[in-house]
Amino acid sequence: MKSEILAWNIRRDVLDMVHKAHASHIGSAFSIADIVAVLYSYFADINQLKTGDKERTRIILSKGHAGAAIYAALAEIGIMDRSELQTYGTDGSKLSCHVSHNGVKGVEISTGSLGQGVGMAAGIALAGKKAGLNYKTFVIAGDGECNEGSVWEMVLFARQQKLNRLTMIIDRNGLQALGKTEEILDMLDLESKFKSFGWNARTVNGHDHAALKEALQDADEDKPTCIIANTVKGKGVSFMENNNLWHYRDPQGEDYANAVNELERQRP
Ligand SMILES: Cc1ncc(C[n+]2csc(CCOP(=O)(O)OP(=O)(O)O)c2C)c(N)n1
Repeated sequence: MKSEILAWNIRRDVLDMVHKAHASHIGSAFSIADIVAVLYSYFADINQLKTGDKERTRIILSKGHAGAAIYAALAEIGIMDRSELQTYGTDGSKLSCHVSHNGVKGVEISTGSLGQGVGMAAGIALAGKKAGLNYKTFVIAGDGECNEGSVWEMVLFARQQKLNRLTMIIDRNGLQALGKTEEILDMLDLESKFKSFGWNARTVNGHDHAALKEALQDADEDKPTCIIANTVKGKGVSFMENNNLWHYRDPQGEDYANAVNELERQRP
């Protein structure tokens, strides 16, 4: 599936999932829809994901609160039955709002406590390296998540272990749960920070599929790579874009209808 179509499908599914479950984090999921779509379209072998092949690409969502985007992607590429999406966030469902691997094929690890998924991703990358496997590990983190000290411990560790098959993508939308990252704990220049920690690093538009694809291919011989993806939280629905109310608010009534209309007008 073309990544632009997958990204649209992800947003359309997420809207209905979050609406039905009265769940939060729609802005966080919309922010990464293009990144997730590019990863699953061009960097993962769907058959290997289905069979759990040991050489499968590992895609890990460290900002686990945006799990709806991952479940939607897995359903759209045929790893999960689409009807399962209807259960998202309901009592007894396997699809908990913070992404879970428990009984969910295609999800590598459960996350939600920010700052932990990146460390687990580094461990997974190291395990592959030690076993002589060639798989790549991609981990998506938030810019607010980078306020966590454990992220920087991982950054040191990954360089020390020369985890050249590890790529971290930072969803740099400038917002976190309760405000702007620059006002809460400013991460300043992430690209130069990563370079000074010995990583390969570059900044791209996180909604430009061609730019993302090119940047994600760009691995270094002996360094881990960080892609700082400039994004807009809530991307895709004008009244959610850069409006942090949509970190927690769920779309109901007129808001839901207007969001459906806006997305339908963008149908690729
Ligand atoms: C350790 C930890 N502290 C606090 C939270 C609550 N929390 C959930 S989402 C969020 C904001 C994270 O910001 P960012 O990583 O930038 O994500 P985005 O704004 O893109 O959703 C916070 C603080 C959490 N999940 N884990």
